[in-house]
Amino acid sequence: MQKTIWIAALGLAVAGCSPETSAPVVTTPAAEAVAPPAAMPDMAMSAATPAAGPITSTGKIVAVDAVSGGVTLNHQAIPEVKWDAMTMGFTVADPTMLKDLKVGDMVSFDLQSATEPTKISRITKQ
Ligand SMILES: [Cu+2]
Repeated sequence: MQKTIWIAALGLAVAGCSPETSAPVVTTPAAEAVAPPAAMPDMAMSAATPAAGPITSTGKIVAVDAVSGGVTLNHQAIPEVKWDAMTMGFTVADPTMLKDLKVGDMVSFDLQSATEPTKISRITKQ
């Protein structure tokens, strides 16, 4: 199911953070029938993995609050969630993850998942 949804999502036009309003949201098993056959099942499987698990990206810290666990990042484009490069706010899983980070630091981070993209499960200085 996840794989099918992801393949369908890849076919849609890339558009910032805003969801594709004109495209149907694929949520039913019937969608399996319209998915193109995977010529290389192993590769298709690994391509689908990032949508289900952590999505790694990089960016620069614009603002950080180690007390509340909020961090604003100017992140690079993140195709897994169809985001262009932008500045936006995130929440870290544990505020102590931010204690050694400051504004201007370049960081590598993991988004929790495609369904919880504003939650950061890992963030480290580059
Ligand atoms: Cu964004």
